[in-house]
Amino acid sequence: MPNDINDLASRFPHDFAWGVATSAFQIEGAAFEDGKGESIWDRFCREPGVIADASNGDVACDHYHRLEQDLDLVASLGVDLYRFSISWPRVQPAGEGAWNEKGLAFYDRLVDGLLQRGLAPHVTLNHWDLPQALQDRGGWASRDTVHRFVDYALGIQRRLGDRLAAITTHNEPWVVAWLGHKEGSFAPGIRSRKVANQVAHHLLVSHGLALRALRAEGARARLGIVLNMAHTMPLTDSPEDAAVAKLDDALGRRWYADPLFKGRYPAEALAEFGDDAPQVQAGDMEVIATPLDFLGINYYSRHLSSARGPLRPEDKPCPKTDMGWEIYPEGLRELLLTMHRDYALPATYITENGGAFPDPVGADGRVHDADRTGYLATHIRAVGEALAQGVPMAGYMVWSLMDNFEWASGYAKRFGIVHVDYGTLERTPKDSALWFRDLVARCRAPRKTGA
Ligand code: IFM
Repeated sequence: MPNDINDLASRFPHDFAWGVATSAFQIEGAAFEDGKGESIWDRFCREPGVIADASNGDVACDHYHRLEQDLDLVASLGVDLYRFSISWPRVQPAGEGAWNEKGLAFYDRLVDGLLQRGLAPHVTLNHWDLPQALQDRGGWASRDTVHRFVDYALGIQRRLGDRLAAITTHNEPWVVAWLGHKEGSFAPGIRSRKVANQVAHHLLVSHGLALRALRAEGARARLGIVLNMAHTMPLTDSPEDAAVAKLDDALGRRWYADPLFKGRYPAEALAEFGDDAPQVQAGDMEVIATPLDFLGINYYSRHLSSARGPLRPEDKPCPKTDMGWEIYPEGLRELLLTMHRDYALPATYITENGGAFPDPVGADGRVHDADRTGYLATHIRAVGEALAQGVPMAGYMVWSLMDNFEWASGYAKRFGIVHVDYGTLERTPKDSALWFRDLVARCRAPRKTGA
């Protein structure tokens, strides 16, 4: 009974943390208000053809102006925590130097509003919206940005650190590096494997230096990083496909996890990159391997590897979400078991998991998103199975609280458990939100013992 809510709830301890997640650029809007600086995504969205529906983040969900209402919405779900990100250019418009008091005051209100509602604030410092002023000086490809990031992290801790439960340095460094600097499909739209690898290295070094600097100043929040990971599998039983899968795993998951937990890049990935491997300075790898208080994993699907090259749609037999991503919950369990086998994991959170579905509003004005509820139930069950097998799972966060700006896909792809009408900006909890609320409540309910 994979979707039975009581069975699911019984798999999690009472102190398992439940939450919902968002990011600044995807929901805030107010892109040019109250002294906010331009971000690389503000700039990127203005390039013709890069965003599917030619939209941008100028208004997004207007969260900046609807803060209290949205915090009430989070509280109504009965969750423990809210994961959100800070827009660096909103608080430090040029990415260095002067701080923007109005921007900082917004996050003060956000954090205080969460605490007043009994919700733990989990902050992400970099969910991709780098100040454009830093991009103009080389962005993440420049080593200088590493030091600007450490200063930014310290500034946030000095202002908010007494009230934060967790600080994540970077969200999904692979996306920033690879989609932003190799594929060019995300901001800042650069296309170079060599640059992408240097960017990845700088992100990791900035993460380690930030952790050390935050701890040196007496960090009270728990500190970590969030990695996106697929479960990589060979398409067939052939040795050729197995070899490609092993390399794909090294280039994706292990390119980030090995440095963080073992202080080295995977040898097979370095060999594959050749002259495109990053320049590493003395001491960098020790800095990157600075111990984490927690690891966040974002999981959406598996990755199938084939020696034949790019896969055809018929190679992927599973049902898919609106993003075209396979729905493969077993992959989440297998990924967590693999991570547990490969590394000495700290407390581990699923910091994002969820699906985009078409979500038509029904005649009754509600969104009956049974497909999303099914997605969430089967993936949460996979987390429970990993937990039962000893993986140190500490929490699970749904991506996302509400429909929002899905980067290069614009507003057409809806990941929210709360529906947003982009005409009126009205929020309506979908059936999946009500289901998630019930699941969290049942996880907290007293249980029979000795059964
Ligand atoms: O919307 C994104 C989020 O910003 C980062 N992780 C993946 C999500 C879905 O694509």
